[in-house]
Amino acid sequence: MGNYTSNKIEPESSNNRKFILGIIDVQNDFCKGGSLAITDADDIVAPINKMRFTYINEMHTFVTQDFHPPNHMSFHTTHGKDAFSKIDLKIKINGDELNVTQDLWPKHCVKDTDGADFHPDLIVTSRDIRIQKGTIADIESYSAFGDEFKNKYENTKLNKILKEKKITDIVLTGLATDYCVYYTALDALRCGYHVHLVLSCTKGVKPDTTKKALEDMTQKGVFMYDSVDDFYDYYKNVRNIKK
Ligand code: VGL
Ligand code: ZN
Repeated sequence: MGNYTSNKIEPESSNNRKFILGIIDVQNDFCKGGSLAITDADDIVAPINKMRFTYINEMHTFVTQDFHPPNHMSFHTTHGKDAFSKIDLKIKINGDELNVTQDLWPKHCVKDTDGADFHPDLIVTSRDIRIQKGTIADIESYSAFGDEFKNKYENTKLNKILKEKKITDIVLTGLATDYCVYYTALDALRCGYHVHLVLSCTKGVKPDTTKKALEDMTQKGVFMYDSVDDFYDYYKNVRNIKK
């Protein structure tokens, strides 16, 4: 993973920065035993909790849930096609007609089911900003900000909340590196945030798409850290902490 960590932020831009920790879709259906289980997803829970403990007085946290209706357009069952195939769709929404190529998934994270709940060991508190996405049957929202059309059809209000809090930097963790983390990172860059990704706190669905997503994020300026400790080495300089 080390070859993704070459981006480094300039120290002089370190003042007046306000960070938030983002925890993307650490939900039962993406973890061991879930309907769309990601290999080794459970291994990221402890390092994410470590991030929470370390920065409890430094950063707010937002937690997201993929939260689909039972007939969501990303489910293979909705179209009678195989899971992990692709489909070309013509979507009519809000008077617009959109052509999209959609990945089809096993039914997952159906709202108000156990599969949509957070991993039982993930720390989630009442102070966390909670974001649910993918709640509209006809549109996909991998990003925590909303759909891939600049959040025109589903807008989670995350950007509004972060701008009100004057957040400048988002530290991303969670699932999946090649889908929801990736699209969240791209939206975050588009919305003007610095984006940081802690690699020990994220896992991807597939090796090839994960590699591509990491390369693209690196190229677009996402700051990468191999571990929670590596992120700390960076962050202590931002805050002028000596040790
Ligand atoms: C996700 C596939 C389908 C994710 C969500 O959280 O990355 N992946 N829905
Ligand atoms: Zn989904």
